[in-house]
Amino acid sequence: MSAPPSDSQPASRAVPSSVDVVVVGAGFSGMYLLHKLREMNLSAVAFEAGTDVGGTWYWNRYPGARVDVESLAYSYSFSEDLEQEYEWQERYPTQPEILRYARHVADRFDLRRDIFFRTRVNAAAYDEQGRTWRVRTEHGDAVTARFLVMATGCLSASKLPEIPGLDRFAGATYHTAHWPHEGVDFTGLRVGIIGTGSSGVQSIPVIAEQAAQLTVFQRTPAYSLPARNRRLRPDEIAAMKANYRTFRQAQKESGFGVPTPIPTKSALEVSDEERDATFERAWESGSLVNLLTAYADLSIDQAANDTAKRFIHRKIHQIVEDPRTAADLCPEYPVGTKRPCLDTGYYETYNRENVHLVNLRRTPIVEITERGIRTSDQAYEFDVIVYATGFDAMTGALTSVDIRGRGGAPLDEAWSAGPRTYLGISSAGYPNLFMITGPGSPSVLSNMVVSIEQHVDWVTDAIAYLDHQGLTTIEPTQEAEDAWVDHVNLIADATLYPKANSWYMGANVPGKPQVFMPYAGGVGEYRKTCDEIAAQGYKGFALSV
Ligand code: N01
Repeated sequence: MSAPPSDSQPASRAVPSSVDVVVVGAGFSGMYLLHKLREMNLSAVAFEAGTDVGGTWYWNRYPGARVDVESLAYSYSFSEDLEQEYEWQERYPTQPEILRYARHVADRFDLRRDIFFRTRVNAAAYDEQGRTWRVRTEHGDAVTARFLVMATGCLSASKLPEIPGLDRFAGATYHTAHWPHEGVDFTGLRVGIIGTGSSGVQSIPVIAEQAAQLTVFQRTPAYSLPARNRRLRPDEIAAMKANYRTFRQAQKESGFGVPTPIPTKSALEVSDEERDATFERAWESGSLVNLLTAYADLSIDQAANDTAKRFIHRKIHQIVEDPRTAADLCPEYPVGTKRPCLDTGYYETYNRENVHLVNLRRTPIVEITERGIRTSDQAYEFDVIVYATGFDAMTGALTSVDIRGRGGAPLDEAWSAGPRTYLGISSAGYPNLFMITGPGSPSVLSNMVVSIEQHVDWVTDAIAYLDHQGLTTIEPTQEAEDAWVDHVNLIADATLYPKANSWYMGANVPGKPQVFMPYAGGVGEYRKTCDEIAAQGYKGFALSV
């Protein structure tokens, strides 16, 4: 795998031996955490594997990478000055623009002085006597902290496919989540890409414009809607800035962290014409949530969901000229049960002469060879292979750190049958350890920035509460955790989500327990629950002096 080059930022300072809080990760979660902890006059350090802030937006530099929540909504709300002064350029900004925003926030709030870059945390062990966490880095440094916050992101542990011969290929290989900082020039090259999730769907049209030949290896097609990206108009930026407080409140109360009208009608109670017109408006709007929330029962009723499926299939067949390719691009699982995508010219790309789709359901990959990829019926030769094969989502970044709680219990063993948390924030047996957007919280089913801010606020409030009450530890009770896990499962089982083999279910990682990991009850409901629990003196948590 061609490694991204490192840039700047040597860690010349000494790691302090003891702080109030260790933060792991300097993405959007870690940055806001550092800012809040400083405001509380607590000492904190953050460790970050990359050479700069930004997390997801630092690592995922593949061509075409963009956010699929609108920029004016996918931004911090904690500082009104920041909100007012920052000028977003596009409706759906590119990765460089979002990284620029993250860097701006780091500069504006002087965050870098408490961040140790190029530093991966390897291990963290709870000392029951000292009631502290002992955190170790890859460089051998150790720091003791009263609290440990894993701000490691839901989609940060990238994954290569389990295909024989991965090391054999003689050409260049890239993973979308570890893209070289200087970019890749595909001009004149024969390129193979494996994976058609969001990263594949976004990068395929851009790579196709450069490459001599692009062959897409698809195991499962994605549902993708046109993003209809454009530059923002000054008047709409001004209108949002004038209305930001109301908008932020609406985000907090919404289902996905994106304000939308709550649907009341069933997709099955309206005429075909009315339904098609509704779906058409959603398709034209360039917004995922508009389609997913077009009718009240799309996520819970198979027959209702089938209406959306048929609509998108029709669109694919209208766009893609070759009927067999179009049919191969049509997914069969329910719409929304794997993460849908927003694209710019994705389906149209398959009308290009230089693009070829290989349906791996018909002809699976047998091996990677020195020259390319061999499927059950053909050997393909490439100069470059791109892996758009995703992540060990939600748990991978947590369990890859050797975290040991009470009695030295390893977190990965405690979660061997699937992640177990209370509120997706903490886990029984791991006192004073918090996760930002952990499994069991809305996280990946929401506008991440909204959920990140909610968790950071909740966690820092909990720390302030403990300090104010003269308490030292907080830890969920086993009963509260069990009840929360049951509740998360109950809600998921009432939806169609478990019907797809998705990374939400851990299905993309061989051997990973198949459990629906995010909380599907909605951002607003979840926030209410978290706030009530805090207001009741952290009900379900054991607090001790
Ligand atoms: O990863 P994915 P991603 N042989 O897991 C295929 C967020 N995100 O990086 O579905 C052949 O979705 C795999 O096939 P299958 C967003 O939340 C957001 O694209 O497992 N194929 C699938 O097609 C997103 O959902 C944006 O059958 C193999 C693909 O690789 C999440 O990140 C942009 C294979 C992986 O798709 C992850 O997206 C990018 C194998 N052995 C990412 N193994 C935005 O727009 C895997 N695949 C905001």
